[in-house]
Amino acid sequence: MALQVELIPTGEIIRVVHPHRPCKLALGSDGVRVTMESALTARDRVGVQDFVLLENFTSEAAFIENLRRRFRENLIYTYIGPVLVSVNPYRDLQIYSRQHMERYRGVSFYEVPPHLFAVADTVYRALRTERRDQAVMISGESGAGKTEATKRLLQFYAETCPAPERGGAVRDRLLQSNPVLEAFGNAKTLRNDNSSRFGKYMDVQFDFKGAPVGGHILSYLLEKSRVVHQNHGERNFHVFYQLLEGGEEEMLRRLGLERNPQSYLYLVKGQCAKVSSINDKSDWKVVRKALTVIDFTEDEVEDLLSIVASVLHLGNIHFAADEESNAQVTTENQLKYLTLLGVEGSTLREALTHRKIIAKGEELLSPLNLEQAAYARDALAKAVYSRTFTWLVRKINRSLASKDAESPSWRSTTVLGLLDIYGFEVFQHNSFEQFCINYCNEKLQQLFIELTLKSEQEEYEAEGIAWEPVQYFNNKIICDLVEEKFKGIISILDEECLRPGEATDLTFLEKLEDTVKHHPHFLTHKLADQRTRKSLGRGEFRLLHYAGEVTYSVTGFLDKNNDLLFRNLKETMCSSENPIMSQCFDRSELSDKKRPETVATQFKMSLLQLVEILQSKEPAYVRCIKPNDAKQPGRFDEVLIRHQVKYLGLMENLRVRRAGFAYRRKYEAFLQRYKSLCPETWPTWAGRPQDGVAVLVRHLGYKPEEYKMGRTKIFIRFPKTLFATEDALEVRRQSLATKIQAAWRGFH
Ligand code: AD9
Ligand code: MG
Repeated sequence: MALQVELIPTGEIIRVVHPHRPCKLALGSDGVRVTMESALTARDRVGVQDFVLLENFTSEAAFIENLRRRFRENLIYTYIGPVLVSVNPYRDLQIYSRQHMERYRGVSFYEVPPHLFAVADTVYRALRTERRDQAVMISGESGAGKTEATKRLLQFYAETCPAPERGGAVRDRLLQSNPVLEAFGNAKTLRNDNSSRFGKYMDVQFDFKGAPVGGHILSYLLEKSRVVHQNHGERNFHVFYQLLEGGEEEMLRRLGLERNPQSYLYLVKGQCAKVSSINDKSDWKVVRKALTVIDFTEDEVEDLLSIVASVLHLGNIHFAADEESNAQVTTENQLKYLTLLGVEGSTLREALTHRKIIAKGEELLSPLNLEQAAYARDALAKAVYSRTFTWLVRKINRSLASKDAESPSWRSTTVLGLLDIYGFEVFQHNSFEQFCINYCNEKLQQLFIELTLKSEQEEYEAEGIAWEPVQYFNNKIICDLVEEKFKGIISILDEECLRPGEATDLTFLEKLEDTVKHHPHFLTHKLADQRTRKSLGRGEFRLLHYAGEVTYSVTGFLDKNNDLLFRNLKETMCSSENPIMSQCFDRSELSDKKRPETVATQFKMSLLQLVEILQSKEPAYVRCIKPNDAKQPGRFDEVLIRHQVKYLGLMENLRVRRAGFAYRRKYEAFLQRYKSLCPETWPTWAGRPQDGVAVLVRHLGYKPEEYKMGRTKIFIRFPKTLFATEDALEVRRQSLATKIQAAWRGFH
């Protein structure tokens, strides 16, 4: 008989290293065989499960080697203290089952191998016991696994938390909001077949019994340019293809749609309507069902799909120039479908080919040329789609709102936030979108360093251990460069946007050069020296981000920041009879004399608000890494990974964490694990755990400079001290195993 025993490591160093390859305890006629890898070879093979235990913690090479060893063994999770680093395996590792959830429930963070569920459980328990709001911040580049992690976390809470007394449907709604948002907000890009094209922060509210009772979503900056244009190899948002593939005949007929995506100009630019990893048809079924779960009536679904369809029809509107070079619609039959938008075809025709100007108090219609008309059409499509997305988020929020909001128990709810936001982006060509996204990452990095340092300092103080200040790079200087009033890049951009007709992208660049020329993190062709000038074009500026240099092309900055929709298009949409459209385009917009906030300023404000939300919560971090650009399992591209380690600020994080002590553990846990190494503490220690630990470490020969005794924890300065203790434990276990074997033989 072969008995398999899964040994769950009881301390933080993995003893039986592989959670899926259990150690064997074989009962044979010749005795008991305990096969266990020694701690030393285990460390060699799979590395350490917490980077703070790396001997050479300042070496990036050692860091990456540790990641590589673990990745090779399908160990995708590693800690830096409380921070979880995750490498996308690009394969189903079967590690998110209900069984796995159970295994991580209620156990101490370090007593089980690193896992997302360990973070999930720790955060949940802190929420319950300390009654403090929590936030899990998930970051990483496109395709690194942020959205997957968010989904797994939500699933963990939906499956393991108690059901609320009333409104149990909220758990389903929390889960089902996701496919809908993904259909409208995700798309296939070169980097990720399911890339989120918006930032998302989701709050889950728990009642005093720890049951999820509500939720709320904030979305950030949808990449709406995708509606009208996709790069080669990329797609538009999923929903378009899903509707065409999966929609019933009757519905498509009503919407005037053909099944073939090739029929729609807005869907063919990327030339890849079909993606092997995506099944639009079955995804559509999921979305349709999800819409019902999140409280959509049949009418609302119809209105929503009418809008989706009309965006496609809008894209097929063509213009030709008449003798006076004015644009005329040549695709009259397309116009009739646009009644789906709730507006008359003829009204729209006029609005797409003219611009309303107010001169001397009189309204005049000025005809548009071809280029302007195409611009107006695309601007309308983008506005319709992005406003529908905003509406969708609002609608989902209504469905997620706790139905108990009025009851007194509402006040005792706690909140767990999940942030799934775009990571730092560097492309060959970087534009306004990358500028916003990278600014967002600067803000989050600043918050991360601030909070990590703060929590380190607080722990030292709580434990009565002297805090030695840590030197670190504070990226506030870069945030200021972007967001400072009057002198910051966004302010200067907004200023230029106020000079229509005069300002251009290039005058914006000139103004930037004048205002921030001496900034150490800013460079342009004009400001560069001979050496660096070659790599900078004339219409570009370069920012030295905390994560590295990025060169931005200013082309389109003014236009994208202004995000204007011609007045008569707005007017037309305000009169729409489609109920969703009429909520999206409000008449008050027309009478409002105040200029709407620019895109960058709106984004800046929403980020400030986000930082405030996050600051008010206890933070936890998941840092996701993408192992290769081919989206393939088993490939560890070192150059790519090194880059991410850098821009996720992981080395800085490790340095801060290791500044004082590599390892700290509660006295009880430390004593429990190592007590067998000292005759005075083995098998039981009757006194205070702290005294037991003092006796134990003295027996083990720890030198005073190697450790410190805090109020509740022991702090060990170097990993080697801990490893020596681990190895001693290993020797003791092996000798124990030999004794058992001998005893077994004697018994027979
Ligand atoms: V983006 O910034 O939205 O473009 P994400 O969100 O970081 O990006 P995502 O979670 O969508 O990436 O992961 C990309 C793909 O990697 C998924 O579609 C999965 O196929 C794959 N993936 C990610 N994480 C895991 C995992 N833990 N296990 C298995 C995974 N596969
Ligand atoms: Mg994503």
